[in-house]
Amino acid sequence: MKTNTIQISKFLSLILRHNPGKIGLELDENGWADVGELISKANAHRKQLNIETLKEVVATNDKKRFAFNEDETKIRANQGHSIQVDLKYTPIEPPEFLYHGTVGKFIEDIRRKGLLKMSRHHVHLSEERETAMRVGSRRGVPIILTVRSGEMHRKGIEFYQSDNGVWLTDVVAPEYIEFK
Ligand code: HQG
Repeated sequence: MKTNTIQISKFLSLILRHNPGKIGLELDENGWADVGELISKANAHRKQLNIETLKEVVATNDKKRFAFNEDETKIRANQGHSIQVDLKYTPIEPPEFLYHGTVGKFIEDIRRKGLLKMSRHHVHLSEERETAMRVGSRRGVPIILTVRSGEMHRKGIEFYQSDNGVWLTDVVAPEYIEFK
């Protein structure tokens, strides 16, 4: 991604996941913002945004963080919200194992309490170890935990997958985590 589109992606993450009020925007209960309103309010706050750049960011974002509705009049973040929105995820069967990348300083807590969603809506898990490695590396030397998601699912615990492929669940109890 170009520098400008990275900056816009960061700005959109802030507005569409955490703080729409920063530019006086409101999201509907499913997390959608009106595209025209987003653009005009962003510009009123000295962020240069137009429909072309918005389309470019949606199409080229490395993690498909954002999506338009069908007629491209609304936009929302695919996951990662800290504000309350209902993305209407449908429970689906996960693979037998999923991975979570974290760092050493959290391990003792995770051993005791399991993986918690912290400030997000869900615990985020990856299908690929490599992705978990990248997620963990954001915070330091990554440690990869293996989650026995198949076993959890058979016990009735629900899993969801966001439009951009991230696996989500409410909490992963310590007994389903392999720490080696
Ligand atoms: C840790 C990025 C102490 C957890 C990434 C993590 C991902 C605990 C941190 C997405 C804990 C939360 C999500 C416990 C979990 N005690 N620490 N009991 N349970 N933790 O950022 O999974 O760029 O909310 O290990 O690429 O790191 O936003 O979650 O280190 O896909 O699109 O608490 O965020 O994507 O951190 O990352 P986060 P995450 P975006």
